Amino acid sequence: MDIQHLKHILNQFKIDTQDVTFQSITTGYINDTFLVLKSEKPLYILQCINSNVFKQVESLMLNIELALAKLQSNEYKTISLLKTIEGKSFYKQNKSYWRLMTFIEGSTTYNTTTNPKVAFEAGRIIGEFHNLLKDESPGVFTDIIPNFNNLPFRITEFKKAIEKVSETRKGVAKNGIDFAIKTHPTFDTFYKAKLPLRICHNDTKLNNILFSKSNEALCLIDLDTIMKGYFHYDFGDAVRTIVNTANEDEIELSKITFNTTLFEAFVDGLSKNASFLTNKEIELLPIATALMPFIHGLRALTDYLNGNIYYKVAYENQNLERCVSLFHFTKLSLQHEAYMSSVINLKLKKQN
Ligand code: GN1
Ligand code: MG
Repeated sequence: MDIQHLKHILNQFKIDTQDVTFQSITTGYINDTFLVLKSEKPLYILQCINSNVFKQVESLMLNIELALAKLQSNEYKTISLLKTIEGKSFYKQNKSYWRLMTFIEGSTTYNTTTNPKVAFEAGRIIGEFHNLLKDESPGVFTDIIPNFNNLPFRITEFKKAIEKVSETRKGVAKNGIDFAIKTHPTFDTFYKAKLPLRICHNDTKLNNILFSKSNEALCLIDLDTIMKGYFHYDFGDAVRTIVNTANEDEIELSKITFNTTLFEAFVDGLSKNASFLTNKEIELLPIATALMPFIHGLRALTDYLNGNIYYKVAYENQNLERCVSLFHFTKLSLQHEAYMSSVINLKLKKQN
């Protein structure tokens, strides 16, 4: 993206754009993101929203505005959207949608952690996010990507991809395909449980949480997928990226871990803000830590089978490697189910 173009976009917003510089942030798989700096000080985040993935950007922005209005408390320091000269929360140019957000001074993100304080704070802030949104009626928010974290839908998409893929590609992905077919019935009981729908973030991996310099969690970022879901999606997505001290595409499987100290710290943090959870929800939290990496692995595998059309991949087999890694963590999680139940019962369960 050339600088003149970025500058032109920035000029559409009500800010002083003199002497700004841009830094590309490449960790996301979906949107194009830039840090906007002045005299080397980061001031804003500028993002071009991927309208191939997000078909209804205007409703998406409305979801975010609705949520931001509620995400206000002493324990939650949120980012805000800057308005365009026309008073809108995004700027549309041809088929591209751009938005500008505040950058919280000194804030940082982590892809992985070994620090129990970070794990604790992540649990606390996810609890607070849900606490602040717990009275929202799910119907008020648009389903931006219908069935986003719905495993039965993801299985259907996976089966469609298997029908169409070449024998060669199918051969390369054989282990992943076999694991997916063998494992998905494990999650049937979860979907039969009729849990309450809540407004969820739906993408609570660790690097979507902002931390202060002293590792206090400030807020959740990347709010594109705020819509209805089960609390378990947010719980499971956070756990898969916190208790595993390796990256989600780590190919050396021996480096993928289930760190119990980090798990306990995360649940301790969550327990500070978890009074909204029902006991039925609490009982099904352990399986969610396997469900979420399984869904992500399956989505990466499906995208590999489809020829890498959804995620931005840096190399041909990246989706496949993410799948192998995520399926490996799924196995670790399933092995820790009884352990997680005992921790969760102790720290979260309400005595009736
Ligand atoms: C995508 O772009 P990013 O990293 O925020 C994806 C998430 C996955 C993630 C990979 C809309 O998010 O679901 O967790 O890649 N977002 C969408 O971990 O598909
Ligand atoms: Mg995202």
